[in-house]
Amino acid sequence: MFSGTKGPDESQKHDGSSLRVAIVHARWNKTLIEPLVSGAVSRLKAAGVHSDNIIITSVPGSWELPVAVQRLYAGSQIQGSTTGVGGASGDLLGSATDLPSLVVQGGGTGSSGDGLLSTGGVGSKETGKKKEGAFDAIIAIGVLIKGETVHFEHIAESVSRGLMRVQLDFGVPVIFGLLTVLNEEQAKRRAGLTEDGHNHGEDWGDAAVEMAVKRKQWS
Ligand code: DLZ
Repeated sequence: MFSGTKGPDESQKHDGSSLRVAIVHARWNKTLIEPLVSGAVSRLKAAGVHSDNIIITSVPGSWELPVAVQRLYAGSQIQGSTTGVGGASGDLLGSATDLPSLVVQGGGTGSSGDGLLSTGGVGSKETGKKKEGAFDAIIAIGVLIKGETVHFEHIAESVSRGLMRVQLDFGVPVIFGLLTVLNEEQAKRRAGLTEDGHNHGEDWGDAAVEMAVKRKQWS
């Protein structure tokens, strides 16, 4: 895993086996989103988060991330179940053929065709069982590339503020998985797709576990 002057150090290990985590990702820049989501999931599972307790869904673009996070969390508080959270067909993780390399979760009880994968957790140390209730953390993932977005700064700032607002309003960790980059090359590096790159999705998975565990301690 990454260890350098940038990025978190590896000194903290946390047990994620009691956690329930949602990931919501934009579908823009899918080839970059895929490894980022996969990286986050792999770290969640490595920390012991059970596959059934990792719920993944998508929105069209990064602009939609804040409201999705808000509704996902509020809904999870009210419903105490995953009903309605599962992805629809067309979600990034909707089919194994879309993402053959992903080791992802089951869990959603959405409509047929949500296609969420349940792989049994290669290399994971799953000990938990499927949980209900509010999410312990939510990871919001999107890629904004300046060259493709005239209002790049505006969108980036609005989404950032929106995610922070949900985080503070609800007191739930919302992990900032929004890459704001100048070009595709930068994005590839941050998605771990270049030799000198590092998959930031892994950091987001680690951050989600750490913050969720500490939030419980702080309550
Ligand atoms: C419209 C748009 C553009 C130009 N670029 C991006 C991008 O680089 N990354 C991203 O996640 N979304 C982009 N979008 C879509 C907006 O986020 C949003 O989905 C639409 O404007 C609809 O509200």
